[in-house]
Amino acid sequence: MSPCRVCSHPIREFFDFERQPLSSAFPRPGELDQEYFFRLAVGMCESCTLVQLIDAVPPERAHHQGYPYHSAASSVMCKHFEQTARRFLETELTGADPFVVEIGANDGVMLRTCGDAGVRHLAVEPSGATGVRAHRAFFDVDAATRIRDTDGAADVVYAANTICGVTDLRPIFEGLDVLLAPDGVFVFEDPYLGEIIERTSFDQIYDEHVFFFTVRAVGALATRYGFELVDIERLPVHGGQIRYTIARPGRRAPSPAVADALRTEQARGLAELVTLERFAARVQRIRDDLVALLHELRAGGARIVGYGATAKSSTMANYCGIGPNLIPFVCDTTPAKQGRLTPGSHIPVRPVEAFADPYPDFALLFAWNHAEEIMAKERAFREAGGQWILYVPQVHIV
Ligand code: DWN
Ligand code: ZN
Repeated sequence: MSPCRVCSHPIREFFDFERQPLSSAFPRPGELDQEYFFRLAVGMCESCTLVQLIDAVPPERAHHQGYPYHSAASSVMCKHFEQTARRFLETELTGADPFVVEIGANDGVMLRTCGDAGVRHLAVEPSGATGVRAHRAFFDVDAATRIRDTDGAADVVYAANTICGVTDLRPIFEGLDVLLAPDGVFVFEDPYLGEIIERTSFDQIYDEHVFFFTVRAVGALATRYGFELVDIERLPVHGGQIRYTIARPGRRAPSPAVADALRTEQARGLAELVTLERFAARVQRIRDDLVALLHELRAGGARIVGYGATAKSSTMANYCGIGPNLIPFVCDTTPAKQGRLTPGSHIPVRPVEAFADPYPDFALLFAWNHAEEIMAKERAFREAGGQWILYVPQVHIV
């Protein structure tokens, strides 16, 4: 049995997706022999209840060049990060000369909004490709010390969709201890295990998501590393996330939302293996239903294309065995993915203009977390008689 990455107790495996590729490594047609695969399996720690991948991708493989994801591809996500910045400006960045740091800042939307309001800001991002002032490094004690020596202590350290992918969390918390001001907060948001279980959104499980947090597990994690979980907030983005606020112990009274969420998690059995085993049975059911539906539609002569070459769809397509025989192409707005193939399943990725040229009979919405935004944008598809296939929370056609 593998040891927990946080407390070293054994992890109990509850699902094995078997051989899976790196979800963001889109090969060119001539590069298929260079694809890297690993065993994608998940389990829960017997002691601290943290749900995590059993095997991780080695860092030299995981942090490959040319990471193709841009949060700005979604106008809803841009608004979300602008609102996050405005919230910080109103509640946390109110002192004489506040300073905000973001770990893994992607397109830099949150920091740019703070910068436009005149607030000192810095991204800590190994690629540096954020469009805002950046310290090119992984966040740890060394990076934190350099930043504090140059810019002073931080009032807010923020991370979105980053912490759940950091295999070793100790250096993050050691860095926070160096960088955070006495009353500063560490705020991070990631997919919520409760939501993944509730919606059976198993495609959230892929190489870049190593941890699947609950309020209980994050509370224990914070305590273990000398901090305290003081607030949580449910977020509707990316299929259901939680934003956790962590402070130095005793500096802030924990909000009632933390105790409420702990009670709800206990009532729902989120820390019990049997709940995860029931989830595993529903995962197989979704695969069977989806594969049967796609074959049936194809046998009837229907044309089906994929919409959104998401990281999530890597698990979906590879676990279900969906390839170009069922879906001739996936359309996606990201230039770095276009002209390439989906990881492992080798479905060609085309620009989104190919969607209407001509419209297919069905579109399999791999980017289901952006359903509202995409369906509104593609209203003409349904007006032309097209139908969407979704698989969250179960397989259905709209
Ligand atoms: O956690 C992560 C999330 C935040 O982003 C990362 N580990 C990797 C990535 O995951 P993802 O690829 O599953 O995220 P999205 O946001 O579901 O990806 C949407 C994809 O769909 C992008 O490739 C862009 C594309 N897209 C599109 O073609 N038209 C998106 C929208 C909104 C559109 O209108
Ligand atoms: Zn543990």
